Amino acid sequence: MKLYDYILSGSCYKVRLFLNILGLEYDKAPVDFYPGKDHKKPDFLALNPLGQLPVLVDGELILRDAQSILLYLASRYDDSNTWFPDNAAARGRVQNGVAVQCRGGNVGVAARPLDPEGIGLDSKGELPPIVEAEP
Ligand SMILES: N[C@@H](CCC(=O)N[C@@H](CS)C(=O)NCC(=O)O)C(=O)O
Repeated sequence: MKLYDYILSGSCYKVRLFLNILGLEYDKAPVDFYPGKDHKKPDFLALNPLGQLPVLVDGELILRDAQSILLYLASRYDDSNTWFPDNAAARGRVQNGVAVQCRGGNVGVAARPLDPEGIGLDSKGELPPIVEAEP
């Protein structure tokens, strides 16, 4: 599985975080979003004509939207059936939550500075400590 990724993207962060929560191995394909704008160049546009990150490639499947990727990963790889339960009402609620957070309070954007790699919560359910940037 390969994630076309930009470290400062909240949308990519959400996907990195969930891949790690599910314990999935994946390859990162870093895209020079800024200053290179590689996401608007022909090679990347062939993968995603919208010129947007993230993109997940899993075998023959190419997915081009963070929310779609999250629901795919849950459907395909969450054997515990916890994240996207096989139940219409539960799925409706999950999809609603994913859609709302995408449009409004973007969890990815809020959490990324605290957890840039998408490692997630520690064993106490807490985010890793904030590492102060060098002046
Ligand atoms: N609907 C997409 C939007 C992703 C998105 O806006 N990605 C930004 C990076 S965080 C991007 O690629 N922006 C470039 C553009 O929209 O032209 C998703 O949620 O994955």
